[in-house]
Amino acid sequence: KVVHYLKDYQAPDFAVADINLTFSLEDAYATVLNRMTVVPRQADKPCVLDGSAELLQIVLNGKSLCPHEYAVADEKLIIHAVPDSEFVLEITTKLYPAQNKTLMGLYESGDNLYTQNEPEGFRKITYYFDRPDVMSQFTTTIIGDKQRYPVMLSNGNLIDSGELDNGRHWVCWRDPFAKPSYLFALVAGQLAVLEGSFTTRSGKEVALKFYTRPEDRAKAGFALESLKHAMQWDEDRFNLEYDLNIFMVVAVSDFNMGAMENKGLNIFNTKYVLASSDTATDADFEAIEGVIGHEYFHNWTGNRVTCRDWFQLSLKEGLTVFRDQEFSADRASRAVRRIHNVRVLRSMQFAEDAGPMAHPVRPASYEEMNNFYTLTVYEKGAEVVRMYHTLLGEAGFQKGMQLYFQRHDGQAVTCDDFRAAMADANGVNLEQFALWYSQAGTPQIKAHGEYDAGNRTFSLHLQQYIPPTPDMADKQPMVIPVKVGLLGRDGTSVVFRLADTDAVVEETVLVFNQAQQTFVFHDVAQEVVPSLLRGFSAPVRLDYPYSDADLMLLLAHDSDSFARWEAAQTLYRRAVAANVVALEANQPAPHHAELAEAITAALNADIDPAYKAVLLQVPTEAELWEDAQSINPELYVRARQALLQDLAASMEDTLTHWRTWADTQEQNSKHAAPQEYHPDLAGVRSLRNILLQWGVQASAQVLQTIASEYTQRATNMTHEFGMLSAINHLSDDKRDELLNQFAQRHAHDDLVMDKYFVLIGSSQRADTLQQVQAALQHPAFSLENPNKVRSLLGSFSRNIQHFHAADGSGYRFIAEHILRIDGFNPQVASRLVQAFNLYGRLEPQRKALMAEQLQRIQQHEGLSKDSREIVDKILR
Ligand code: BAL
Ligand code: ZN
Repeated sequence: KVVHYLKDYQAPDFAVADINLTFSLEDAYATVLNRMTVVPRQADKPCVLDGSAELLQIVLNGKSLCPHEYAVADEKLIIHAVPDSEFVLEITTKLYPAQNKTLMGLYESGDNLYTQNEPEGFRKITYYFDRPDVMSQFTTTIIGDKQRYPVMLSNGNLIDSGELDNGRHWVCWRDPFAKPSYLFALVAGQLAVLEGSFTTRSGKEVALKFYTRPEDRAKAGFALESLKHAMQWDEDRFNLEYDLNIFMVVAVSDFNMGAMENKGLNIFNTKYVLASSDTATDADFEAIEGVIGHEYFHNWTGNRVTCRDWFQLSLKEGLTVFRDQEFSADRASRAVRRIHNVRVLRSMQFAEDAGPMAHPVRPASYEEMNNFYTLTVYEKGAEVVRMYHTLLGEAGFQKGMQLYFQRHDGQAVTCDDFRAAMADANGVNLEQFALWYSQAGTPQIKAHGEYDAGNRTFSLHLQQYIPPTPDMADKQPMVIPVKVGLLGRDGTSVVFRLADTDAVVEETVLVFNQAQQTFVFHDVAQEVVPSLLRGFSAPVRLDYPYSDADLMLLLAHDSDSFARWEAAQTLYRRAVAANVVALEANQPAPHHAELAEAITAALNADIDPAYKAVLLQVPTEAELWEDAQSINPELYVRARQALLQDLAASMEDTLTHWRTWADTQEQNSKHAAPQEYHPDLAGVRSLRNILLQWGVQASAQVLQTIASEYTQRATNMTHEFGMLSAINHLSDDKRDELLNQFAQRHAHDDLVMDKYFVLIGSSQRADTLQQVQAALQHPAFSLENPNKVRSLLGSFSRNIQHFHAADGSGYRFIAEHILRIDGFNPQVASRLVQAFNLYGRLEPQRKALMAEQLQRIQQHEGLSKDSREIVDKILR
C-alpha cells in the first residue's frame, strides 16, 4: 500500500505552458489526443506523468517514442529522457466511457458523456501531471456525431465550431484561465437548455445555461434563479465578480458527488438542480440553493485560487462551505440554518472525529484521496473559517479575503497562506490558530463559574482537553473563541465589564487559548446564569454544571437562538440518559413532566415556526452516545423513543393546536401559490411535519387521519413526504398501502423514487430488512446509480435499529453489498464501509458480529484501495 504524506510535498519538476485536447467520440469508444507544451523546471529529471488509460502513442517534439524510451507502471508513465528546455509532448489514449462504472474520468450516463476529474479522474483520460499545483490553459476540441452528440461542451468560451463529413461536427472551447486538471470538464449528448443571463456590476452580460434531459428542463428554473442570487450575493458581500462570459451547469443522474465546480462548466447531480413543488421538498429547494451557491462560489475560492496539494482540500472546501452557509443564512432564517449546520456537524463530524477515520482538517496522510472528502474537511473546515470570522469580525475577515486574493490569484496555495492573509491583513498573530488544521479530535471544555456578590463579579473557569486520536496522542491547547452573555434569574440580559476596559457590554467573545483559564466579569449586578458558546462559536463540546432549572431559564429567555436551542438539547440529552439507565435496569423509562412543560411553553412562545420546529428535534442517537463506550445502539433507540412517546403524550393538545394552526397559516397564506417553496411557508410546513411525527407517537388516531386526508393534503412533496415519514415506522398495513401508492404514482421520476427508497431503508418496522431486499429488485433501483445506493443502502446503514440488529443480519447485508459495489465503483463502496465506524465502541456481542463482516471485506480478493484504507483503519 502507498501512503502519501503532507511532509513529503515537493514542487513539480515540470510546468505545462498550454494543453490542447482533441476528443474524437466514436460509437463504442473515444480517442484523446493530448498535445501539451511542457517546460522543465530543473534539468535531468525524468518526466513522470500520471495516467491509466489505454496508451496508443507518444510523440515527443514530433518524433514517435519507441517502447524502450518509456515505461508504464502503477498508473505512471515515465519518459526516461526529455529535453532540458521546453518541448511538445503528444499523447494519444483510447477510452471506453460506456464501460466506465467508476463515474470518474470520462463516462457514459444515459446515452450522454460526462466527466468527473476531482481529485484524480483526469489520469483516466490522458497522461498528465495530475496534481493541483500544475496549472495550464486548456483548449479542447470535441468531434462527434451530430445526431448522437448535438451538444458538446467544455470549459471556458466556445471559440470555433464546424461541420464535417459523415454527419459529424466539431467544437472548440478555450478556457483563458490557467487551471489544474481536476477542473477540466467535458459533456456531450442530447441535452435541452434553459437559458438566463446575469449582468455583473461592471456591466458584463453573462450567459447562464442549464443543460438537462429534455423532459427535465422545466425543473431547472429554481436552480437558475438560485444562481443569479448567488452571483449577486458574491458581489455584494465578498466583492467578487464572475470572470467569463458564460456559466454552464449540466445535470446528470449518475454522479458520485453532489456537484462539481469545473471552471465555467459545473456538473451537478440532478438532485441539486431539478425541483418542482410536487417532486421536491422545501428542504430539497434549500439544498439546491445552497449547492448552486457552493459551486458558484468555488469560482473564486477553489478555481481562481486553488490548492497546492490535496492535503489542503479544506482551503477551498471549508472556505466555500462557510461561504455557502453565509449565503443561505443571508437569504433566509439565519438562526435555523445555523442550528441545522451545527446538528449535522455534531451528529456526523463529531462521530468522525471520535472514530477510526479521525483526521485533522488538513490531513497529514492519505492512501486514497477520495476518502478525504469528509465532514471534517468540509464541515469542521467551515467552522474553522467561521472562527476567523468570529475573532476578526466581518470587516476584518473581508480584509483578510482581499489580501488572500491580492496575493494568490492564479496560484495553488496552502491553508497556511490563507491563515497568513487573515493575520497580516489584521495585524494579529494567528500562530496558535494553526493547530485547528493539524490536531484532530473534538476539543472538550469543562466549565464552571461562581458569582461573588461582594465584589459583583462572575468568574468563569474554563479547562480544555483535546482527546487523543489514532494519529496523535498528545495535543496542545487550541485557541477557542467562546461567545458569552449573562442572564439574570428573571431571564433578562445582565450587562458586565471585562477587566482592563471601561466598556459595559451584554456579550463578548472570550479568547480561550490555554489549558485552563479564568475569565472575570466585573460590575455584575446580580446572580447570573451564563449563556455559553453563543452561536456555536467554536466546534467543541462544552460542559457546564447547569441545573435543569438553569437550562429551562435559558430555553425560555436566552436572546441567542443557538444557546436557547442548546438548552433544550441538553435537557433532551439528560432525559434520554435517564431513560437509558432505567431501561438498562429493566425499569420503565421515567416520566419527564417538567421537560414537557418547558417544551410546551417554548412552543407557545412568540417565535418563528421554523425555530419551533428545530426546538422539537431530539438529539440523534450519535449525539446521545457521544461519551459512551460499549454501546448497545438499540438501547439508545428505545430510550429516545420512550422520551418522544412520553413528551408527545403529555403534550398532545398542544401538538394538535399547533398542527391546526400550521394548516390555517398555509390556507390563509397571502402567497399566490402556497404549495410552492417560500422560506416563510417552508418554516410553517417544517413545524407541521415534525408535529405530525410527534403526533403519531401520541396517538394511533393520527395515522387514520393521515390516511383519510392523504390525497387532499398531498398538495406538494413537502406534505407528502412529511406524512409518509411520520407513519413510516408503523407496522399497520396502511403504511405499506400509502408507500406503494406513492411508488406507483412517481415510478417515472428518478428523484422521487430516491425518496421512496429512503423511506424503505430508514423504517423502524420489524420487516425492514426484507423490504429493503425486495426494493433491490424494484425496476427503478440500480446498484450502479450512486443516488439509489445512498437512498436505499445508505439509509439502511444509518438505520440504527436494523443495521445494528442483534443477530448481525444488518452487518452481513451491508457487507455483502459493499463487496458487490466495490467491484465497479470503489468510491461509493468505501463510503458505505464507514457505516462500520462504530466498531471499536460497540458492546462485545455486536462487536464480534461486526468483526466477522469487516474481516470478510478486508479479505476480499481485489478489494479497492478506497475500501481497504477504511476497513484497515477500522480494524487497526
Ligand atoms: N469539489 C467537489 C465538490 C464540491 O465540494 O463542490
Ligand atoms: Zn466544494
